[in-house]
Amino acid sequence: MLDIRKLLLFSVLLLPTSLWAQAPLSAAQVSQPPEWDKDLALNIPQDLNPDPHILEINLEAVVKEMEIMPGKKTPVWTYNGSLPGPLIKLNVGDRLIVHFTNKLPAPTSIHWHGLRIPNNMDGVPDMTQAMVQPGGQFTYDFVVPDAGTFWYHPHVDSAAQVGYGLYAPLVVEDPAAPKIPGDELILMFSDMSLDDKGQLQEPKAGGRFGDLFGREGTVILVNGKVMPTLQMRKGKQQRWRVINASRTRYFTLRYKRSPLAIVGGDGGLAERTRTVDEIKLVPAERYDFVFTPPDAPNTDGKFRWYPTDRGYGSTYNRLAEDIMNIRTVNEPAVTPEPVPQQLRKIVSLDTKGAKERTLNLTIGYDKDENVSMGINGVHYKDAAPFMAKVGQTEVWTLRNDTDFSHPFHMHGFFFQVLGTTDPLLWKDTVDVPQHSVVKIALKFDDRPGMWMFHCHILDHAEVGMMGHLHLER
Ligand SMILES: [Cu+2]
Repeated sequence: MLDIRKLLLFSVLLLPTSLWAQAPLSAAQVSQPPEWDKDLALNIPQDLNPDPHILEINLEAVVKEMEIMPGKKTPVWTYNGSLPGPLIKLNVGDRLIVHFTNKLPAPTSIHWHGLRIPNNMDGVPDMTQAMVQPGGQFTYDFVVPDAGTFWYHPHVDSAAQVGYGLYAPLVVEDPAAPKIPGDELILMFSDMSLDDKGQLQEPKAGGRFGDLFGREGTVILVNGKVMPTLQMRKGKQQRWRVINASRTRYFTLRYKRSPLAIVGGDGGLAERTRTVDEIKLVPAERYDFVFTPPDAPNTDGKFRWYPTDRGYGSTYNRLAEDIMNIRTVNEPAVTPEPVPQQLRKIVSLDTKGAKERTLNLTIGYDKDENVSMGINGVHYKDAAPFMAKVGQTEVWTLRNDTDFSHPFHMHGFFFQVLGTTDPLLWKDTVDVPQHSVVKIALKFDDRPGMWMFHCHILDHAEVGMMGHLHLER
């Protein structure tokens, strides 16, 4: 006797095969196209330590000739000979040990941008460590406490050194975080100032105007490449972690106004997903979003940079630029996976009784008529530290009455931006547009020491728009 379950099974198997073929595959069932991210591949450092919770690497700052412009050799300043430098990838709570050697013709240091690590690992010369002289070494050794998209770069003569190519990504994952669809792609956007022979321009090119405006490079680079190609398949999501590693340039980025589902930023996941159609990325800032390839199979498109209004003359007579080829391969479209909307619980900092400070971001001239920027009218060389106590919550009013925007960065601590309707997100870098006020709340955990804060237009930082905070127990 035939039982009812067998009967049901037979009837399913007897469905016309054309019906099976028409059902689109889900994104989870297919892979990215072969070699989809080949042009954007990052250098992976060798782990010298057998402990799975310790990443121990050698890192060398070294000048290497590279072909940035076709047929021209550029002496790029690199970490381990690659541009960007090696991708450091860890899980929350892992320990990182970096045996750093300086083979540059100049002193340097490494700042671990956004990481809440002990003060003596923060990489600020004459404040948290001595500069690493040419031929010298320093070992960085710390535990990474937070998931997120971070980066590392020098904190000595940083406008020049970052502009010459010293920058690299650092990503910390939390295995317990909600699953975000899409294959990970880490993109460092930057630029470089080259002359027509491919040589690096003088770091102080443009003189006083360069100091005021900041120095934007002549070529835009995506993971060190001019116009790389990224392959995708319609509907098959990619999770992009984007980092602005340029010394001055703002990146407003979009792809045909396609939706970009932002799931996180500087300090890891946001509290919930926010969907936008363009990303504005100020120097040193990061976002983490799901990109759903929108184009029909067998289509080519261009991912573009748009000028951002960051003050006087910044958009005048400037056009959008193509910065990356988007190749949608000739494979059937797939159905995207849903992006979770609730991502993480973030509690708003309690600002009742918080200590309040106002930081005026200021531009002036010194007695020799050189541009002199500062905080509250004081150039960093003359600045006394702000005094602060471990455990204290503070509210900072960042006031910008100048004609230029300033991306404000706090070392070592995350903050929350007040008065925004965006989902809560821990940040360490925030734009303070020209003629505006931004308020942030910070809470100082138990990591006493000297902590810098500054404009991350590195040309502005170099002419004085920096300060420091002396955090005591
Ligand atoms: Cu600035």
